[in-house]
Amino acid sequence: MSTIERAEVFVASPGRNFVTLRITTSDGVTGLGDATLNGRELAVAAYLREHVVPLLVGRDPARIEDTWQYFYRGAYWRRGPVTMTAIAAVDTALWDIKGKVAGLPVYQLLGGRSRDAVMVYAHASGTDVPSLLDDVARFRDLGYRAVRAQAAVPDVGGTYGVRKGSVYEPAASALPDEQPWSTEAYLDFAPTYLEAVRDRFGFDFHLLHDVHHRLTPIEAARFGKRVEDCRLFWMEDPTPAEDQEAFRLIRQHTTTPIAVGEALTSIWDVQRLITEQLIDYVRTTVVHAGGITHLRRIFDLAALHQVRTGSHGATDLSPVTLAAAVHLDVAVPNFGIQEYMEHAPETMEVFRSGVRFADGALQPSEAPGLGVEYDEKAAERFPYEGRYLPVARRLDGSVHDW
Ligand code: CS2
Ligand code: MG
Repeated sequence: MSTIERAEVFVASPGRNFVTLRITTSDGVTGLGDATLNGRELAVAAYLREHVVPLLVGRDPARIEDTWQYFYRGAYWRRGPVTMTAIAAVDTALWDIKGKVAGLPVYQLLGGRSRDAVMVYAHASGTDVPSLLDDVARFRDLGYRAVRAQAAVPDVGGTYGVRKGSVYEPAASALPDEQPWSTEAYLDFAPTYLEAVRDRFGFDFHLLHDVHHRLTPIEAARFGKRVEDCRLFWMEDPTPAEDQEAFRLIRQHTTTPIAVGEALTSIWDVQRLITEQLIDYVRTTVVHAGGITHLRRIFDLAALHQVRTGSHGATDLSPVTLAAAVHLDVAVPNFGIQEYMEHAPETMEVFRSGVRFADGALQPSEAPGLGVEYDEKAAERFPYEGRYLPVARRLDGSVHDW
């Protein structure tokens, strides 16, 4: 019987910080898992090195479910982003190994294709409406059939989701960048630029918007109602989702579809949102929601309640997560859409991935396993540098949800 011979945790910064777990079996088969938690990378690296790796060595790599239960129940302290990201990395690496041993791409182990391609959405942004419209046009010209639109709010300074340079990176400073926020200014301005996008480009593509946890439920209800004529594919994270009940109020006031979940890490954290259809898309991801094993449980629960998938896919999730996500996306019956931001060239030097983009969609690698290899030698050229996500402050100086 093959056993887990070693598990290595790599922390490097090719383009941005990533934490990667590589498991090697006694037969020399390797598997990769993403363990990146933006702004808290070293917490997960330590959790893996100190509390997971010593218990992994010697285990049977084929026992994916047993290993998942062992690290979930065995920790006693359950859930949370650090624990679930560490478990996710182990789980994803073991699925990679199982695919390689079987000689099959992971999606074949998940039931095979349910669709010919995985539709993705791009991230258009601008410091003002004209630059946003130019960015939407650029992504439409690249063949995207779905585009998220975000613009800076005039006179407020920092805002969420506006790219600086070629790759969007919110964790850009050694200490949290404190950014001003005005809900009033946002509620007045955001609907106008979403309307401007529809006025310019019409309705033959999907338009998405990320509110990014910024509103109260009644403000989110007002926003959703105001933008109904924009026919959004979804408004994302309209209000912080710790209080799942809060979404009932939003639901009562607007038909704008709702997407939630990128910051949630277990089925329990989205259970009511799904079973009571308080959302339309669940955004939980491979890297933060316990890996492929747990994410497909969430997706199966969602399928029972006509909730579709819309997994998080920002560049602070590594190409390992994207590859695993596309394997799931191509197989599950209730796929909705996949977030996709092209990683920086340095990132793709270290992570060699078989995922391919064409005609507004992604295709999984057909190689056995996930179809990603990690070049640790190349990674050594990009040492880790601590970076934090911003903190938002209202104009009165109090902390808001970033
Ligand atoms: C965003 C993310 O992609 C999204 O929808 O919410 O960019 C998010 O801000 C980052 O992943 C946080 O690290
Ligand atoms: Mg988001």
